[in-house]
Amino acid sequence: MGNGKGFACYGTALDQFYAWWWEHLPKNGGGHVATDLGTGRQTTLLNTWWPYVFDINTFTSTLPAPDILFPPEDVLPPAPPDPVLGIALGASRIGLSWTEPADDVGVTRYAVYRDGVLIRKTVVPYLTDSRLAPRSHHTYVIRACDGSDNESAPSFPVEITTLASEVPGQVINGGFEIHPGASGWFTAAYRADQVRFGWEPPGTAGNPTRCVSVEGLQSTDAGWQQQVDGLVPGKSYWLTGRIRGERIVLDEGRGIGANLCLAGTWDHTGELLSGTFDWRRVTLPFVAPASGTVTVGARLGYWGNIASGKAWFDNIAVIGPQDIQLGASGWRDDEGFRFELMAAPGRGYKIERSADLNSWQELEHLTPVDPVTEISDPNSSGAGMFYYRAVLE
Ligand SMILES: [Ca+2]
Ligand SMILES: [Ca+2]
Repeated sequence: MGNGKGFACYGTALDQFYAWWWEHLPKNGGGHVATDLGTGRQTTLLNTWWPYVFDINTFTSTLPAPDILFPPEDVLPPAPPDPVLGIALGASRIGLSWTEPADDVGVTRYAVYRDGVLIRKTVVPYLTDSRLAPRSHHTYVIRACDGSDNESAPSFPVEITTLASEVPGQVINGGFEIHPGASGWFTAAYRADQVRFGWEPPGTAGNPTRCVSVEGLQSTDAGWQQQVDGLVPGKSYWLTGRIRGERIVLDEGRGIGANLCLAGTWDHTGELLSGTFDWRRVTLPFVAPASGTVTVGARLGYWGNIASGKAWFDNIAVIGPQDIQLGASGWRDDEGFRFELMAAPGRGYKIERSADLNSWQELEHLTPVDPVTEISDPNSSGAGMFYYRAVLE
């Protein structure tokens, strides 16, 4: 046989064994004479039975045709995964995701190393590493493996530090820059076989970043969901995000298209987002329940309100009564640097700019009516780098 790699992997890496097995399976019909190594007896075996017995037999001739064709041995390792992305998901967890690299036959799994030690082999291109210490610093590399046990060179190392403590009341990876599956997002669907969930590539979010999608091939109710803990019961919060739609069609007489919602409740964004429309921001104000926990949803359709078509979602966040955050938004030649203030509406904020983090210059006063306000700084062009901050007045 001349190749024992399949057996070395059997038991510890079943799918890798089967990848090797499939690659080496004679694809022609017919049979061959097998000699049982234990008893010396000879028998005729059909090729379709061959994979079940070849570990205890040698094959000396073939019937009816002498042409069992072996594909060339796969000796070329895959390329290393690139890029590998990671974020701290909290005080104890780190999320990682990467892109499937090229291989001459095909990548079957990945080996994930933390600080030089193999921690997991996985068939999917993402991972949540958990039970880490707060404020601990880790270096990860990923190697890709093919079905013949060839392992790629290590990826570029990714260095991540866990947070000092959990951050309550936050949507994690609401911009979908790492794989949603590595960061607590999950999917739920009515008529799951009629739904495609997508993690969309960079550039699909109306900016250079990634986003997620829900596509109903037939009318459905389906979405991405994430549980958010640590809200203060009775306090006001805002669930906000961006949505885009393509050919969203509602069942007759229904009024909810693409929406953000609190799963398990009747609370959802109010706009009827159907048909084809470009990216727009929607917001759902809500009061935190007694449990302090909600499940936020980015959804196509609703209970008793099924819809078809495709919806994209990005920048999903829960904004709390005390939050003041600035998020980068982009650059336009006529408006300069643009960013977003994400803060509870109804309070006054001062936006300030600094070149050195010592002296701060006032840019704008505002009392937002929405939890997300777009701000631009037309004087930001030219050389130099600026810092911005928002201060509660
Ligand atoms: Ca290969
Ligand atoms: Ca994004």
